[in-house]
This record gives sequence, C-alpha cells and structure tokens, in this order.
Amino acid sequence: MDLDTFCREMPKIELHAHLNGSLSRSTMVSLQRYLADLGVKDKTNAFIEKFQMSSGDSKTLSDVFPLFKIAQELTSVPESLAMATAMTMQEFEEDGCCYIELRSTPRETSHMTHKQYIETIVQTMKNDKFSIIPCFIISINRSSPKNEVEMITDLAIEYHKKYPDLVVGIELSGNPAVGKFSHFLPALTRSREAGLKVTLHCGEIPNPQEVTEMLKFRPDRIGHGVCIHPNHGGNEEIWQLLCKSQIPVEVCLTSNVNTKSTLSYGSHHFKELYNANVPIVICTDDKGVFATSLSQEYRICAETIGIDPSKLVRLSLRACDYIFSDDKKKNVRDKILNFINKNAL
Ligand code: 6MZ
Repeated sequence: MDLDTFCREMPKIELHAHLNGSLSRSTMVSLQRYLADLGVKDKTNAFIEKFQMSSGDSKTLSDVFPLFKIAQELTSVPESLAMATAMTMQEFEEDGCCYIELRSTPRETSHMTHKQYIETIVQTMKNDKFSIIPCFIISINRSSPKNEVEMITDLAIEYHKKYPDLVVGIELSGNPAVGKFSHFLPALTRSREAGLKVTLHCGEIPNPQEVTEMLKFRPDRIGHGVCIHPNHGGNEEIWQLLCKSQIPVEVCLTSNVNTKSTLSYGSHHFKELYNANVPIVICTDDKGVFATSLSQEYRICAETIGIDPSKLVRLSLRACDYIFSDDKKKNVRDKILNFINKNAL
C-alpha cells in the first residue's frame, strides 16, 4: 500500500477542527447556492477565492481571523449551518476519519439565537446516516464580552446535561493576541465542575505567563502548543511544566506552517514533543482555510518528520486515550486495532 492510500485508509481521530474553518470550497459553493435559492443575501460571492491561506503567501496568524467571517456568513441560517455540519462530517468520513470532535462558536445572527446554533449542530450530529462518530465541543472566542461568555457557558452546561455523550467539551480559541486567559477562568472552571472536558488554545504566540496559567489550570488537552519549547519562543520552565503535566497536545502541522507560526514542517515543534514523549494528536485545525485533510497531515508527518507507517498508526491508536467521550473510546480503539491486525503492523 502506498503512503497516500495508507494514510487515507488508516482509521483516524480528529480532535481539533473548527467547523467554519473546515468548510471546503465545494461545501462553500453549495451553501452559497442554497442561500441564493432561499433568497438570503450573502456577501461572500467575491470572497470564497480569498478563504485559503498557504505557506507561499505573505499572510500570518493575525490575517487568518478575518477569513473565518467569509464562512460564518454562509452558516448564518439554521438550514445552511446544518448543511455545513453534515457536509464537513461527510468529508472527514470519506477521508477515513472514524471519530470527530467538531468545535464551533455559537453565534447570534439575524436568523438564529446562540441556542438555535447549538441545537442545529446537535440535531445534525444525532442523525444516524453517518458512520463517523461525532461529538461537539463548544467554543468560546477570546474576543467575546463577559455576558456572552457566561451565556455560552450556561448553554454548554445545559446541552452537556441533556446530551452528555454528544456535547462533551468546551474550548477557548480566537485571536491569541486578544483577551486574557484569567477573564475566562470562572466560565471554564464552572464548565469543568459541570462535567465538561476543557481544551485551550495555548502558546500559539509567545506568552510564557499565559502558558503557565493555562497549564496550571490543568486542561484536559491543549491546542497547538507552538511557543512552549525554548527553541520555539518558550522557555525551559514552561516546557518542563508541559512535559511533567502529560497534557495531550493537539498538533496542527499545516496550520502552523501556513500561518508562519512555524518556519517549516522540518522545524515544527512536533519533533520536540514526540521525543519528550508528550502525548500528541495530529489534527487539521481548519482544513478549508489551509487546504488540507487529516490523511494529508499524517502523510506530511511521515514524509517531513520521518515517522514510519507503523508509528503513524500507533499515534492514531494513542489518540483514543485523549478523546473526550469515555463511552466511545472502546469502539474507536477496536477499529484502529482491527486495521493494525489486518495489515500486520
Ligand atoms: C485560534 C482559531 C484558529 O467557531 O466559527 N479558530 N482560533 N487559532 C486558530 N488557528 C489558526 N482557527 C480557528 O470556527 C471559526 C473560529 O474558530 C477559531 C476562531 O475563533 C474562528 O473565528 P467557528 O466554527
């Protein structure tokens, strides 16, 4: 089996994918047509071309945040949000992903409330036409005002109580140059006490003080962790804190390269994490914006970092330990073990 086929056929787990950053071009075009038929005006027509961000352009991390508004405009009515969720899950399924924790930030639009936003995603995920197992992580944006953060937290807790196996976590994301982690501590603490798992975008830009506060909070996972190792804008103290904590890191190779948070795949902090035995999960982040897929991220890991197929599949297997839904772990692990046995890996 060639590497491409191997990476596609290997059962994989996606733990860090933002819905509106994951929309493929074909999904965006379908949504646009759907909205046009509904008679909903959207201004994205001229902008879909600008949705992607590659390593070869001059854009950096701060340029990515305005791009999400293009996709968000297309998911501003419940029907198109449901379509976007279903089409994105379908694309992950076709790429060999057997379990996904899709995340999204509830928004109020002129067509729906925050609650309807959550309800729409939940009802779409409950539809059993998928073989991929979906879970939902509710996102909080670092730019949101306190009252919105508290309201989204209340909804996350309410929906976790109602659908404990589906609404499994809460996360903090958005432009890391905006807002302070300490402002979100009460909401995140409340969520954790109510049984939600917590993951935080951590160290996407150099900020050792915030990384320290985040790691001391002991989230269940962190996203990115770019600027923690001393070679990547962190320092020995926070690096040791991460190593000792054994908090799993959701690694997003192409996202970090395309936003220029990392110079190249070869110099990505994956190597330091892997060599220090810090738990790692390979993820896509925003497969639409960065024109990638989960199988492509595994292939890149093999080709540029030198992880061979038998180690790649063990990375996927190990990721089972870090999923937020306890009850789905066994099912997902069995799928990966079957693949290992079938291919004598
Ligand atoms: C931080 C990011 C992100 O929630 O509307 N998001 N936050 N760092 C990143 N690295 C590139 N990529 C995406 O999806 C889009 C939202 O996800 C967060 C941002 O808050 C963005 O607005 P949803 O589905």
